[in-house]
Amino acid sequence: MKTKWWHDKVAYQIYPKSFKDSNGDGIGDLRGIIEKLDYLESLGIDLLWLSPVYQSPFVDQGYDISDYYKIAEEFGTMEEFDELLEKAKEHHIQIVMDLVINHCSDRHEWFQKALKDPEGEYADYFYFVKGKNGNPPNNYRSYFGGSAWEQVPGTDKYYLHMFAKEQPDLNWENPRVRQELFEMVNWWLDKGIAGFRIDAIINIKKNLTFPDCEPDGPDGLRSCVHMVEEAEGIGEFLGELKQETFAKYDAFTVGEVFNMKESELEQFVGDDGYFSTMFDFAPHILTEGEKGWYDAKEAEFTEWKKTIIDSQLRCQGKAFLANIIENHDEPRGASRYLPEHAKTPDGAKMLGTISLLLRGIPFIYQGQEIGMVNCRMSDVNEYDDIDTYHQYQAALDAGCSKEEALEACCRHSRDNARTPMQWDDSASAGFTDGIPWIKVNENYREINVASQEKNPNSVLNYYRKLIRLKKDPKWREVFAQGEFIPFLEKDEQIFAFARRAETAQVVVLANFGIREQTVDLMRELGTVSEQMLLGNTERKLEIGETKVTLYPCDVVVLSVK
Ligand code: TEU
Ligand code: CA
Repeated sequence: MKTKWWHDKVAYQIYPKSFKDSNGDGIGDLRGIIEKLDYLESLGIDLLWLSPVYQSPFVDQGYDISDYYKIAEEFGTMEEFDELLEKAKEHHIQIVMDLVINHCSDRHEWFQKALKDPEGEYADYFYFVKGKNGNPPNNYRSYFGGSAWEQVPGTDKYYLHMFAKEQPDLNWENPRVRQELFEMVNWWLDKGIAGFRIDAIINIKKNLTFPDCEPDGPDGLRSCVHMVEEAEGIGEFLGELKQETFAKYDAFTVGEVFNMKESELEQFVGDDGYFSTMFDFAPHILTEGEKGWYDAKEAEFTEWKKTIIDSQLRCQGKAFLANIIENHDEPRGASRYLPEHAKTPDGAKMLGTISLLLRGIPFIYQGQEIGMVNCRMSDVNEYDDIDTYHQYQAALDAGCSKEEALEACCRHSRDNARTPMQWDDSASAGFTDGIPWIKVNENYREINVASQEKNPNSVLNYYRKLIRLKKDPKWREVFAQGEFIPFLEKDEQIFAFARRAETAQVVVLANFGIREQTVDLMRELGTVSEQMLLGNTERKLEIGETKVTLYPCDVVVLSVK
């Protein structure tokens, strides 16, 4: 593949509402992010993705935008945004914004105008479709539950919303809509941001016949993901989006792409793809319930490992994926993917090493670098997430008890990753002087940045070393461009892979099992150890050793020859 400027970068995601509150209102803000730039620089990250900071009624925590050109007053001002952009650059960090253009908020001026004049030009900015005999046009279910159609007051029309009813879908078929969106994208790029993470983008192409579908649940509805699977021709929109905006700036873009047609991989993220990269959600999909969170299965090590290896091999030489263990929509990776005995700081280091040294660009989600874990709520009302309410209800409707439904939320709720960043052991984990908008995880006295700063063996200091290693001039190329070579693929304890470039070869070994195990490098790869580059164990390896013994939760990174 062609080498791109962002191939050797490390990215970090901030969920602004929960990162750092600077003014005591209990809500994280831009000033709080500015205060923590030294911290972010000390971690070694290059790109900073901010979940939406635009003006919003926060029905879906900012993913419902009412003005794309304004900063949410909860988060600060445009002047503060500009200051963040500038100061971040001084810290060698570039900003990546969230681009939410499948839908906007029902409070957006366009939608308000559309409601006022349902026959006028702004109605055409959305999908206003005639109902059938007093019912919605068809039986699509929105991602957050219930019909994907809401009646336009005073008419026999309905508008489409694939997410909440307060998030009307924008009509991408309308060239004026595309033009308005492209202008907005360029306005942000002109400010000097590095690019965008692109939200829910696969949903922009609809099957315009809106056919009645075979229901997939007792509510008589059919998930609107079905529409995505049926819709043809998204490429035209995405190609135009790229040409009119990103391509002019050599911007970095990462797509949130679910349900892409496999044959379209290179069109999406190949050398000249619509996007620079897209997230690898394969591990996430593995533990997604068929009906909802209540029937989700646990991640089993060999299966989880296989999904990652399969993704890596599928993309080798064709595409460059963005690797994550968690984000703001997912439970914490340390709670989800580690076996029980490995839910420890050493386990978090193992998981981090794999995620950061796979082929692709790693995204660290705030708190991952200190090993933050899921947050247990004792009542459904402690959650503040539209999706969690929907999943809780779906569990009850399927016959689960309240306890079972809550348990499913404790394991899978998006709020697991949205509790405040744990900075220190003072009240509210040093996140705010006020009352945090959502509960702070009770474990903040054990897991926080301040205590880990002091401990050379902490998860935090391990992440620093890991990132430093990935960017070390001597190894940078092999980690960025090197081929991914898995081995011991069927092994039930060891996650093992090599990265090979002309200049160097490195090996990553991690023991997820409960027994010690020895890996024979000579037998598996025909190599011997050269230098131990990193590990979470004190033991040292000699040059020329052929065998590496790993105790449970051990991870090592070696150069080999
Ligand atoms: O998520 C899109 C998406 O596909 C979600 O349905 C996701 O699968 C779900 O959150 C998992 O429970 C994006 C954003 O990341 C999410 O936070 C927003 O709620 C959503 O778009 C709507 O903008
Ligand atoms: Ca605040």
